[in-house]
Amino acid sequence: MNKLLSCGIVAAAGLAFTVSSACASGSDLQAIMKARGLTEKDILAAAKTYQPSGKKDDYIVFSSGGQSGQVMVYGVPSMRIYKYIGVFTPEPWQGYGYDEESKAILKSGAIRGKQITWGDTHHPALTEKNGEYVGDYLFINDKANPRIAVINLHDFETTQIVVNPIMKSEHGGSFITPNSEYVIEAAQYAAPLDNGYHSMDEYEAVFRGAVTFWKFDYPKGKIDEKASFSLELPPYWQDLSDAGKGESFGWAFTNSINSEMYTGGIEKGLPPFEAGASRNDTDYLHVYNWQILEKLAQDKKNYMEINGHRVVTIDAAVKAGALFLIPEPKSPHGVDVTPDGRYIVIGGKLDTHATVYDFKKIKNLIDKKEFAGTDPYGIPVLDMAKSLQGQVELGLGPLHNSFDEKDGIIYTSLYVDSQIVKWDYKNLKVLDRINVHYNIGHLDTMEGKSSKPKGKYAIALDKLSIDRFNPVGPLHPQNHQLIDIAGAKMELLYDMPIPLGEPHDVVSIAASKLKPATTYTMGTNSRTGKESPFVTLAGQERVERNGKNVTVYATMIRSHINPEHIEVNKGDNVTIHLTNLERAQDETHGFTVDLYNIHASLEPGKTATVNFVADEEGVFPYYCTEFCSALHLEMMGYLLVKDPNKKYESAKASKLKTLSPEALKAEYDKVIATNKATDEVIQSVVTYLKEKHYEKYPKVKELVTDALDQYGKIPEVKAKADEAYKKGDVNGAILWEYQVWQYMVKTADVGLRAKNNLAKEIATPMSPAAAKGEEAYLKGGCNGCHVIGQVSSGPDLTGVLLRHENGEKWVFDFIKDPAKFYNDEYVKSMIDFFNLRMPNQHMSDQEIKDIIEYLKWIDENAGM
Ligand code: RUQ
Ligand code: CUA
Repeated sequence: MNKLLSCGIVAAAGLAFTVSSACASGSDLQAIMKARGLTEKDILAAAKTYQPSGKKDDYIVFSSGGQSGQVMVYGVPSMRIYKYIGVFTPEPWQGYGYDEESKAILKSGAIRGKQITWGDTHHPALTEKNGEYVGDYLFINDKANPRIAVINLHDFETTQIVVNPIMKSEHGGSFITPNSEYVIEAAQYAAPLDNGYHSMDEYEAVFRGAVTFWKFDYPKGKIDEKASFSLELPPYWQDLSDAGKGESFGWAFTNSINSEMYTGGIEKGLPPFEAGASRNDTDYLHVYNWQILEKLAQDKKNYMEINGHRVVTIDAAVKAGALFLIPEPKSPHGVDVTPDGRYIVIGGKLDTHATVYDFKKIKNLIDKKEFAGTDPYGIPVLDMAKSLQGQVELGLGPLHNSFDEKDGIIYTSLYVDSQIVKWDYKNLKVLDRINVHYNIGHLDTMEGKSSKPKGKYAIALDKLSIDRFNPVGPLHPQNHQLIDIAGAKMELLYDMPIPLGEPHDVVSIAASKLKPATTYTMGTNSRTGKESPFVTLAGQERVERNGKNVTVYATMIRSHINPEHIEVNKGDNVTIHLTNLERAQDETHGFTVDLYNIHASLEPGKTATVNFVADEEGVFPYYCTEFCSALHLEMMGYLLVKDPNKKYESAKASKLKTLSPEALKAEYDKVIATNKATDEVIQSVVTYLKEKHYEKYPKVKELVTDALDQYGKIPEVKAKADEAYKKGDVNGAILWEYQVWQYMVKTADVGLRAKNNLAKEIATPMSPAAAKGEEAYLKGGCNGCHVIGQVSSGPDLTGVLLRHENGEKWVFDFIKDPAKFYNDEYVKSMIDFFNLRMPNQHMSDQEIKDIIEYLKWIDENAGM
């Protein structure tokens, strides 16, 4: 594969695209290209996005899941999807909405007592320090039901949902101030801020827009609802927002799309909203200072209290010099502050221009109190022309912006023209454009909205994919396109169909900034991040009964659930607290009970709870839902629900043939012997690990701790086996001995993994020649017959160089032409033994030399 690719790249890099003789597999590449109809450009694009197995992505992208109410996580440049995070919508795999801990999160998103199990997520945003992305928390809004969720990137789980107390719809969330002081959420469709009825005639008097400032308590990783407040705004249908930074720090900007305050009424014969709301040539960009507003919100005379929430009035904000308006081209969409905070760029949507405001000019006008007038609500209006850096004609339907690492360079999406335009916002010049498929909404460059954009790639979030993919019915997937923006010309690299909702926006971050945990501290409630009061350790498993309430404290570890029988009465309220006792990465168990609509995902160390009313009589298997080990299918138990008012006739235990005492004794001896042999393997591994000082290698140490954990359980079980045997219960003794074996197998399994890891840690590094030799060895298919360190279909090659006089030459000649040796005494005996002949693999001299280097490296590390 490497060879294929390097040939392709050499060729595509401008050297003649013909097959050179040194690149023999080049002809394969050409054949594949021809057969699949691929161009040289396609091959280059593939080389830029393809990730070989095990290679990780440079950037992680968090995408809103649109109407799925979730967040998607994928990698760049591979565009591989890693996860869907349940946010506003239940997500069964993660147990989100099916275990009690996560139900509590979803419940906190109830509005006026109504539980809402869907959301329309739009804008994800990351925590910032000095305007740069941190990578510890993610926020996302729900446009349909004004809410903001907090996702903890320690484990990629939703840990909080807050409900906006005054808005009835929103769009402009979530936008973060440069040090994560506030999460900004702007309303969309104006409505009364209280929850009462008001007629449409009261639109101008009672309907209002607003911006909410959610205070983020960084140390707690939570939004502090009590410390949050809002700003009352005119009913202009506020749209998107952005927070100022650098020289505009402390300010924020929100645009609007219906400063006409048109109220519609198509059914009454009036022109529809779309006509009335786009009548004026301009709408209003709102400019406000959250640092002043935050002070105003401390004093009762500046705010109204609505639904227990402080709303700073328009009047107070105006009086304090904290709120201004500037005309902007009609029905704009995105508003984005440049990385240095100096300029504010607005996508025109119904205007072919992007408009660049200069914050310095705005601030000057504000300081000099030079206003062009006021709006009907008394808010000072600045002169548009005097606030501008300028405008640039980009094309039809400019929507959103994202920035490049190069100063002054910006990328803007054109919805109607289906293009991305690269331009210079300082010199107001268009530089490049590329077609996308089709109708692009947002776009994102890597860390493109932070104060330090990384450039490199752009992602086009296309709304319609029409002909891009295999048809899957009238509801088409949408299309995220990866674009290379590193050069002067943008190049399209990859199309990714999005299988889940309309993802409105994404935010990207360098993968190196994310430091998620691999396991939980034992007993963690993942939704609070704290130790669960219900953590249950080995030996603490129990069932407690209190009237109709039955509480089960259960544990899960490869490969059993304890308890395995749960007996309750019909009508009992059953709560099962589950703790996954595993410490090894990836040893996730799941839990469900047939019929009761519950599910929990238990990653190592997690404690989760399921609850249900056992309202159906019967026998219900429960089981582990993750294929966690070879005995995963055996990881189960029975819930028995009995009607206390019924009399049950016990079916007579059927007579099955039982084993003779001799047969039992023979089985007992056999299992004892197996256990002894298994233990010897374990002891040899343990000796090896100790001799090589495993404790110096944290990853290995983790595995050894886990292995010893399993091993430590044996004495107790062994004692039970011995006791049973002493009592003459041979059958019981056999079963307990099998359990001893289970623990041994688990110990050996993890122990061997630890041994392999350790061997890799302490092996001497391979020379480049040896590495090439290994590659040739693998490609030549040598491993088909030879397994290093083991006799398989061919002899073990460890020490092969030492087995013959002048070993290197012997091996060289043998690989070069094995047939010459078929009559050699030694080789003949080998052929007889393995019933196979070493074939001629037609290796080049260089390849054979490299293989010999590889064999030398094997010998050096033979002790491992
Ligand atoms: S939006 S397609 Cu909801 Cu950000 Cu512009
Ligand atoms: Cu635990 Cu399957």
